[in-house]
Amino acid sequence: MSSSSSSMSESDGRFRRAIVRSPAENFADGLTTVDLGVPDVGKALAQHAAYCAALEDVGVELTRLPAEASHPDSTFVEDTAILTPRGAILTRPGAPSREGEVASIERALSAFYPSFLRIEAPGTVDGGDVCEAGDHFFIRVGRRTNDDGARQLARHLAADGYASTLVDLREIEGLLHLKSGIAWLGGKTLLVIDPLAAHSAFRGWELIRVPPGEDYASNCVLVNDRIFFAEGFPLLERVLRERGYRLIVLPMSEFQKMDGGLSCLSLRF
Ligand code: CIR
Repeated sequence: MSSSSSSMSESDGRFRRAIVRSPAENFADGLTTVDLGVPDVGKALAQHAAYCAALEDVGVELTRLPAEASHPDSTFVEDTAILTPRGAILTRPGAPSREGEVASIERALSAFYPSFLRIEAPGTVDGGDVCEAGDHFFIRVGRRTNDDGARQLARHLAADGYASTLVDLREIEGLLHLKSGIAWLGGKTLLVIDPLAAHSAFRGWELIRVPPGEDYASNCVLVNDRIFFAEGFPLLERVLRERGYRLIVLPMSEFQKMDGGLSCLSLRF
């Protein structure tokens, strides 16, 4: 597989670059499964700007793509590619309305990766279903990522020396993506919502449980020794601070209305 500009050989939560894309005017026309009201685009733009500033503050150089109104969900760039220090895999998003988002991401990534592997039909993969944890990847099979897509991805990752575990979560209601319920916090530590804690895929990992009522905050991101964390979840915030994690707390209310979390808003590499 092609190699990125990074000199690292393992996903260690350190990133030099990220791709981001502002929400478009019609951001509210995107897909959602939650009933939290219509997002305010002005507020979403301000929240996105704060997110981008936080990435830059921790030393990440941004490639900023223009808003793409033809794809109202396209601010959630994470779903379109799986990037590792060893290569790039373009996904085939599971929602038909999002398939066309990959083309402009491929153009942007071409500046950094000489070639790509791809998820081919009938496979589908959303990046939100892929949780990288060091040199191990958890790939959720269920809603947006199908069996075929998950197997293709696992093969591509194996060719680059990464192990992966397929996590079948068809039974779990209301979980859009794997990373709507889990985050890697470095080393062997995962943050998980209760329904995932007993899953055999996570045996042998140290699990931090998300307090009841705060599931949304499980979508946090380790970036350069900081944890990007959603504002408004005081119980989990305290748990993580007491364990010594250095949090950057960011307002996410408008993205939450569209089922989006902190990880979805950037492609980090
Ligand atoms: C969607 O349903 O596809 C978007 N409204 C939200 C995508 C969030 N992406 C992610 O969790 N990786």
